[in-house]
Amino acid sequence: MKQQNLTPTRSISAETEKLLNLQIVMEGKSSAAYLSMASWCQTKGFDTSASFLYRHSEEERMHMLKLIHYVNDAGGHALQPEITGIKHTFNSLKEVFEDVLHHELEVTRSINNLVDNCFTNKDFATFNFLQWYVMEQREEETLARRAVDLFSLIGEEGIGLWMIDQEIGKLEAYANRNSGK
Ligand code: OFO
Repeated sequence: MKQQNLTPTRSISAETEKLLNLQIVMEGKSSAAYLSMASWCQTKGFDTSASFLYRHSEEERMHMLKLIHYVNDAGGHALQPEITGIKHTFNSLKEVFEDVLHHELEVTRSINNLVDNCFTNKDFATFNFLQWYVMEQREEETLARRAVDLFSLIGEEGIGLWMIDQEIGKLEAYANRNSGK
């Protein structure tokens, strides 16, 4: 008897699969980088910033998993990313949030390239799936920019750093309220 071919056809091209796997690496790196920042903040007594970054590390892991499921459901193979080169020490709390902003801008560029590629290749399902990431990046960039702004608004002298640490927690609550999270 002729064996039935139960292998589903792929819904994404090999090129899109490769690009999505690269994005999986980026989300994994975000998660690892924020975990490292959270740990550094905790050792320095910046408890609110540490909580903020621990939560963000978890969120980035969720972004990575969402992509992994998408690739596999579409008939591709999502690869668990190798993560290396994570920075463990920082010169200041300001440097932590400048790094967050820099990192988020890089992730946005990567998402935009991916979206552009899907549109050009008429992969409208993946294009649509990625819209969630487009909006998420906008929110995260805004949040990171506001965090960096706190350093010049409040100043780091005296109890300034302590106040900045407190305000970081409020920023997140404000962003969640505005996005309806
Ligand atoms: Fe994955 O949301 Fe930013 O990096």
